[in-house]
Amino acid sequence: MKHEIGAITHATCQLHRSPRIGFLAPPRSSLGWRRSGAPPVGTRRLGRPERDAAGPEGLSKFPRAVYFSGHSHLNLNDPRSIHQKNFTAVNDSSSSYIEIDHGYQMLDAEGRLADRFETPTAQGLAVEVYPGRTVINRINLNADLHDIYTGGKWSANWKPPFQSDGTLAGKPWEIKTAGSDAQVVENFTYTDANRNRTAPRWVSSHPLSAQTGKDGRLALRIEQAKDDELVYHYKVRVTRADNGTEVLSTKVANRFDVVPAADSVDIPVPVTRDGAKYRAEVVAVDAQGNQSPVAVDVLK
Ligand SMILES: [Ca+2]
Repeated sequence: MKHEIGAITHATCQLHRSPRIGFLAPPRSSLGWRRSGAPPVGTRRLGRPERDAAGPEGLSKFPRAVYFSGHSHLNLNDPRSIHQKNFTAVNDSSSSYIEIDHGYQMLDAEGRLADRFETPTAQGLAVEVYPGRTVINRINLNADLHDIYTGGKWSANWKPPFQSDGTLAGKPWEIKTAGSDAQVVENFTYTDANRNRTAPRWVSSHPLSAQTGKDGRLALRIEQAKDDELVYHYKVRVTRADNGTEVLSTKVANRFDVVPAADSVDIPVPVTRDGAKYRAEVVAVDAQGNQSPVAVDVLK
C-alpha cells in the first residue's frame, strides 16, 4: 500500500504537470520537486481500476496514508483543505491559479464586483516526513493581488518577479504517525468534530462607511473583520433607508490569499451618491460558516 500511495500521488502530479512535492507514506519517503518522468523509486504507476480500488475504502486501513487531491485548484488557505477520518486527505491547489468555492463575487482589477471563483495565485505543498510525524507546509508562491481576467483576458499564469517573496497560506498541518494504528487515528486533529467554531469579530466599532467610487457611485467600505482562521466572505445587503428597497445583496469573497491583506475593501453599490440614505448590513463569515454579529450603518 505504501507503494500504491506514492504512485497515486505521482499520477495526480502527471495530470497537472506542475511542480509538486513527491511523497511516499511515512516513515520512509523521498522529498523533492517532480515534474514528470519515472515514478518515485520503489513505486509503480497504477492503472485506473487499481487507483479506484485504492480509494477511500482501500486507504481506510492505513491511517498514516496521506492522499493528495491532484489538480483540485482549491486553495490551501481554506482550513477545509485537510480532512482526517480514517486517513488524511489534502488539497494540493495549483501553481497556476487557485480557486475558492463557487457562488461568490470578487472585486476585479477595476474594483467592480464580478462573478469569480479563481485568482491567479500560485500555491503548493512542501512535505516533511520525520519518524513519528509528517508536516505539510502550505506555500503561497505568489501572494500578489491580481485579477484572473486582467484587462478582460484570462490571466492565470502570472510570471515572476512577484511583488511578494512568497508567504505561507496558513499554519503547517502536522500529522502524528507514531504508535499503533488506533493511536494514530486517535491523534487526528483535522476531523469533523474539531472543526472551528469561533466566529469572526469586528475590530472597528464602526466598520462600515460610505465612499465615493471611481464612477461617482456609492461604495461601501468595510474595515476587515478578524477571525482565528480566516474571513472567507462577507454577506452584504444594502437597502434604501426610506423605503427598504434592496439595491445590493451579494456574498463577496475575501482575498485571503493576498499578502499583505488589505485593511479594508470597497464594495461598489449600484446607485448614484446623491444624498439619499442607504442602510448597509454586513456579516463576516469564516470558512466553516461561523458568522460575526451583523454590522449595520446608514450611508449617504
Ligand atoms: Ca473561525
